Amino acid sequence: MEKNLIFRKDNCIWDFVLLNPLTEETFLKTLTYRYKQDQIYTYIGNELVSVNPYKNLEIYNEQYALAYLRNAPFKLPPHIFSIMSTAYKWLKDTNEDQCIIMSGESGSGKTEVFKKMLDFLSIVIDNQYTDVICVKHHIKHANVILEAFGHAETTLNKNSSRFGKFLDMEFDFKGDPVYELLINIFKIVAVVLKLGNISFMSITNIDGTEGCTVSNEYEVYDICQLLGINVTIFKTVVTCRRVYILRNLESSFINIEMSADEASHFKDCLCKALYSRLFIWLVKTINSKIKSEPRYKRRHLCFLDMFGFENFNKNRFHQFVINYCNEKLFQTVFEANFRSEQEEYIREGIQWTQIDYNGNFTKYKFNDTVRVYEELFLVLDRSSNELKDSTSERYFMQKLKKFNLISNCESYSDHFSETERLNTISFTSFSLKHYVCNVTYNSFDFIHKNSDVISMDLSTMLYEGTHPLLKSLFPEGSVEMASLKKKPSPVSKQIKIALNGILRNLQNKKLHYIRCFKPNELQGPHILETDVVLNQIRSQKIIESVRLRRNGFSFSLPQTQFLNRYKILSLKTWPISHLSVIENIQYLLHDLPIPAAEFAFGTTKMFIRSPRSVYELEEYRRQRLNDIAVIIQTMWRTFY
Ligand code: AOV
Ligand code: MG
Repeated sequence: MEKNLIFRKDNCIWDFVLLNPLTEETFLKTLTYRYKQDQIYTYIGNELVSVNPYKNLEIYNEQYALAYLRNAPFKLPPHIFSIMSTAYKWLKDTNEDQCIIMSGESGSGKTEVFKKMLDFLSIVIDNQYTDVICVKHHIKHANVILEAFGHAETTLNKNSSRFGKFLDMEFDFKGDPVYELLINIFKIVAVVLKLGNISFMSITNIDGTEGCTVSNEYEVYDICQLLGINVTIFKTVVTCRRVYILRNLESSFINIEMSADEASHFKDCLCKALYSRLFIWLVKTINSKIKSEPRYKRRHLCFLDMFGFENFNKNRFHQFVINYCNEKLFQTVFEANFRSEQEEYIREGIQWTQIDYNGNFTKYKFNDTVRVYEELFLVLDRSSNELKDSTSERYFMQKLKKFNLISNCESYSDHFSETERLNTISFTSFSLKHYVCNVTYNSFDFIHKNSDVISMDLSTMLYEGTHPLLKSLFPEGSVEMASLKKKPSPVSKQIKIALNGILRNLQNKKLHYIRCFKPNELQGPHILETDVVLNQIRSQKIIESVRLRRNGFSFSLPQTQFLNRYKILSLKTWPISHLSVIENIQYLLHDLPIPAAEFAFGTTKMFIRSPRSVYELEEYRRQRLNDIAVIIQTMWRTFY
């Protein structure tokens, strides 16, 4: 153990793989016991389970980071630094890109893990590898800015991420600080806040028609000054709708006054458009500032910190999208890996008894929910395109109903319950079966939230303002773009593209999983509510994962690579030329410091059972390489 560092006495198992017997009950008992002693981390082989402590623990300082960097993982208690250190060392040693994935419900601690991992990097990079030019400070500062704009309080988490984060670090990238961006951003934020204060008063015109007027004019003057736009145009655009009419073969535009409610609704759309486009612009700008020139064969270390699964009393479009991302991520990453690992054992001729991912607990099928989602997105996009007024919500619900009827397939009706009309006008809801639980969504506002379209007059007014960012935020307001009838893609489309991009990016990377747990609904320390945790154990398929890790292998390598990598641990000369690769490895195993039972021969690959054996082999290999380096240096000094 590291000198000067006091690791709390930990007399409970560090790895759930060692649980005997392995049941939900023993898992929960061990997790609770460890949690009560502030041992919030436990391994499942080379994965990590983390329980949110809801209090500060003194286990993330520099001494801890260096201890985990210098020691093999099994020598110190389980910790996120150990996962980080392993990923970092493998990045260096194996030339394989690495990705750390945090999963778990809203409030389970994913973003805190992410931030602590960045802390780890900023400590160890300075001390160890001075040749690496790193933008760690820029990333940390960028993260503060993104958090300020992209996090909000919800009932599930006081600091909930409202955006998904995929950080891809290349190990010699360059960048400039991003602070100067703040010089223009605050003005737009001030406008969003001031728009929130604006209210509308109903008026009846002389001809009896209804209209409205802005009740707090001073806010209008402030907004117009901040954005550099004309006050009269602003007041007209927020209270009237311009309609295109064709009369006697002549076309013209007329202004139709909106009711106070309508005006208020469109003002909210404007707020949303300003804020969301500013945020997207911010992310793009930060990305471009810290992006490096593409170069051949650079190593990547990535982090994926998504928004967690959400289920409130009222679930809106936001939850619908967040839960889609979780569903797709879970299906593509966890379920697919679970399946492909087992398929590999069978393909390689390893004796294997199949573990059912769906377990005994649920009849839920991942593929179905994602498929239903994708159909729903199509209906939603079509509804947004075909109708743009208040009847589109109803149109959407009619389509959903129709879709529900034509999808006359058992698995669909299983996942998509009959729509239920709560109110005759537009309040309607439907339920989806998710891997965590069933969620009922209120489809009110789905179309508007999905389309991010504001009126052409608003776009033009903003585009023509003097604030320097407005032209890039509202490009459709320019005359040329308007003639092309270009409008932003629906949110659902943007999300699908972004998520598929991330999932593609995960391919060919070594994945490290951190499964985050929320211990209670109260968001306080020292409480572990059994039913809350049990639900997460089941939805994250934890028992099945432990079973797979227990019966399966933690590491595999093609046989030739295995021989080349570990032959350095033997004093003989390899390969022995008249023998096959398999025979060479059989001989090599006699010389390795790990019991032969830890290895299994596949038809093309070598498998290593426990993570500890992999770490030990790697540790011996590192020592041997150091010894050789010392010998070479001594010889060099002797002869020259
Ligand atoms: P999340 O990322 O998983 O939710 P957070 O990382 O925001 O969850 O954690 C929620 C809160 O729990 C934080 O604001 C901290 O107060 C506390 N917390 C989490 N982990 C720790 C820790 N290791 N030490 C101390 N406090 C912690 V969401 O973003 O809602 O899915 O969309
Ligand atoms: Mg978060």
